[in-house]
Amino acid sequence: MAGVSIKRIWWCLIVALLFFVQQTYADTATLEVKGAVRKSLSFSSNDLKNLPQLYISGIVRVEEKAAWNDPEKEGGTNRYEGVLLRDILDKAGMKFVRKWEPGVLIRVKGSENREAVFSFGEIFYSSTGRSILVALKKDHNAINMDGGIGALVVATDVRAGRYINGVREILVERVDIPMIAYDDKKKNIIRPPTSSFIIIDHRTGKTKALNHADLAALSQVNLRNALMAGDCEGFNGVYGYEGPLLRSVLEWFGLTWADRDYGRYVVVSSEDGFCATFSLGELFNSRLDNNIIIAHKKNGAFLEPKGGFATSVVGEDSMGGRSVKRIHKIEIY
Ligand SMILES: Nc1nc2c(c(=O)[nH]1)N[C@H]1C(S)=C(S)[C@@H](COP(=O)(O)O)O[C@H]1N2
Ligand SMILES: [Mo]
Repeated sequence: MAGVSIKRIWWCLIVALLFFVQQTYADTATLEVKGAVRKSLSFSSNDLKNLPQLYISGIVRVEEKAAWNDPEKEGGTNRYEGVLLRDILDKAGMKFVRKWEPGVLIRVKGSENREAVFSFGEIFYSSTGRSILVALKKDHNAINMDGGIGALVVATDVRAGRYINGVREILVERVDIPMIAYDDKKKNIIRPPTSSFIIIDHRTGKTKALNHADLAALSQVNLRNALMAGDCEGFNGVYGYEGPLLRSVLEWFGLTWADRDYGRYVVVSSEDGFCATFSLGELFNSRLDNNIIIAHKKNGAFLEPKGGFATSVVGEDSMGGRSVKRIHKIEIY
């Protein structure tokens, strides 16, 4: 009788010790938020537990595949609970505001050197932002990842290419394009409409110009209710826009689904420096992929002169922040 009790006590001690070691180890991991933020922050998993928790159920993990005709590999349907990436970013605060903010991008880094890029717009304007979790629990059990915190899950993505285990760092950047639009306004400079734009892939060095005929020849998408509003110009209106998907424009250029790299992003810019980022993840791996267009028509009529011949429009966005008028360049970084 006494022997069994001592054995039990030993077991309890060992289990308690293991639990303690695991807890202390888990708590040493931090998630750093840095770059173009007002305040760099470091979160432990306990810090994250004190932020508002959200759950998303029925997340189906579908693995990336090499070719379209490869069979789909499904890794289960789960409930994830944790903190919105957006809420973590809000704690640090964005350094860039107003006309500068659509040019921002967010890199999320985790274990095994994994990294995924998100555009400012997909996190803060589109409903994708309400679906990106730094998950702390999977099916009600804590997710413990060596050296990092939880797992990044993107409920609106098609496949798990942007899921990241053991999140370690959130790095905020802005593209290096000077903003001239406010100066233009002050000096009453009105830029002429464009009649073509250039597409540049900075990795391969390839460039190709696209004109109105090229744009009109691509498969057209009709957005019936795009909201154009912004905190710098105020409410503008709800309009119908027509044009090809930005994805179709990239495919015409030669960048296809097979080239998708979720560490890359696209920048659409105007000569006045106004620009917006789009992640390759949102363009090639999102269920909300059918509403990011390069419009050449607004309410049935051509855009010129103010819109140039082409303006980016995102039907999913809650405001017109990514509506770049008089597109001059589309760059792939
Ligand atoms: N090229 C270019 N496009 C732009 C901007 C700009 O300054 N330059 N401003 C954006 C912002 S912040 C808003 S609110 C709307 C303003 O549209 P409006 O100039 O027709 O009022 O255009 C967007 N597209
Ligand atoms: Mo705006």
